Amino acid sequence: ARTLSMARGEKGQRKRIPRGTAELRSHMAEAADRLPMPERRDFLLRGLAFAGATAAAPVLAAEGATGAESLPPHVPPWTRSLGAGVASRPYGAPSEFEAGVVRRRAPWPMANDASSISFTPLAELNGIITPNGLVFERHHAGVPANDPGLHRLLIHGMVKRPIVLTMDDLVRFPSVSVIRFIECAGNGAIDWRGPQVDSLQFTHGMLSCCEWTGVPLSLVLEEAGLKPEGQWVLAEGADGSGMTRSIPIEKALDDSLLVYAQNGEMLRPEQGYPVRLLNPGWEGNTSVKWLRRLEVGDQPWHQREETSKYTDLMPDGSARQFTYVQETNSVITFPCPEKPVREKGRYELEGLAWSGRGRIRRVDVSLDGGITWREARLKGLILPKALTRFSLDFDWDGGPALLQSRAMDETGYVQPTLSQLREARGTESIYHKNAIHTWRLAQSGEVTNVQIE
Ligand SMILES: Nc1nc2c(c(=O)[nH]1)N[C@H]1C(S)=C(S)[C@@H](COP(=O)(O)O)O[C@H]1N2
Ligand SMILES: [Mo]
Repeated sequence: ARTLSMARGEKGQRKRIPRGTAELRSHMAEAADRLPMPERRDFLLRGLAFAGATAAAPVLAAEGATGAESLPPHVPPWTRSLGAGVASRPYGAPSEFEAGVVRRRAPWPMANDASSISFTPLAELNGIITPNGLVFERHHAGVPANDPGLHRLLIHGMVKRPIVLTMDDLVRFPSVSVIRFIECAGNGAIDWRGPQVDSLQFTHGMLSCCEWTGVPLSLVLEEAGLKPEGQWVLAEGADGSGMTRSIPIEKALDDSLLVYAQNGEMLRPEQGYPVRLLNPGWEGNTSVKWLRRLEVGDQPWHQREETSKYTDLMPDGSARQFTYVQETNSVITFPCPEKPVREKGRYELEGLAWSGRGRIRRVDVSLDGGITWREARLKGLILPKALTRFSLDFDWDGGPALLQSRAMDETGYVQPTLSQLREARGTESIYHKNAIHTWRLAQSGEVTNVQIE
């Protein structure tokens, strides 16, 4: 087998690993050496800018402002002149000072840009909604330029009345809007064999949460007249990868949606414009984008994405198929490598928790690597199959700490430790890594990615 060198193995030294069987395994290679430096430099610059703001604010000052003259008791120049008018912004964009808050491409080698991944900058987000421009992208053949006027959704197979829907037809059905997360089954996969990257964006950033608007799939299947023998639905995308997944009829009739809008506006091209399938709580791969065809059948189709990919290689060598649910997971978003701690004192530690089975019931936080735990606050909306924000006040005395979060959902499922997960799943897995994550907070305030067995 061909081998690739991996920058940092379990014990921190270089080691060779066989080229993996699934997509992310092969992309682990050479990640660590190449990743942190440019990113880290960005963060340090931004940090210095903020720290400097109390004294002189040279970096953040707008054009014309020169440090101290802009600070109290002086009135800054932007208060003494007219601002920009409305004409220049028919569609708004973030402040220029937020230019660093962007999706970032996988730093490890991918076949090409069209079959790549971009990651959500989780450390920079607030609340639970991911803004449309920051939703991670995963596509296997690039973003197709679908013309909504020519886009059709075919529903056929074991139905009494096969139908072809235009987008106008689809939006005539009664719609619903729900806030739900989408997580790629490969989220965190690079860390199965030890920590690879000091970056929340790359350890957990294949995760987003939007308000999605669309039509329940059950309504459309009812319109087509589902036959009793129809037990599975095949969903096919209109992109060059022709992505196809088999969905059990129970899910299709439960909460699957045909989604055409996201956070109040029409889907973004990269999220499946003009219509995608959304399977709430299930691995992102099943939420087929640019949806063009639904076929009802009496058994699964065993497509590429449910045989060669998105299966879990178990310790006994068998491959577990159709592991749809994204199990309970959580991660601390501050402190994290992108958001180190600058000085001693009181902080609000924050994080995100989510479960593909329902609501988050409770999150515990440990500052000592899992020896003692404290119950965190759940903040804001606590919705099923949605990101849930948690926080904990903590006083940093300047000492080293090992930060962990452990989520529990309303079914009683508790997020496993890494050794519990390895025991159940072995070491050859790629997908569905939901183990308790550890950040090491050093005396310098810097945060790195470590693993505790
Ligand atoms: N047609 C099509 N649908 C697709 C994909 C794709 O490549 N083509 N990628 C899947 C994968 S692997 C994931 S994780 C999600 C990602 O959704 P997002 O790009 O909107 O974040 O879309 C899924 N749906
Ligand atoms: Mo995915």
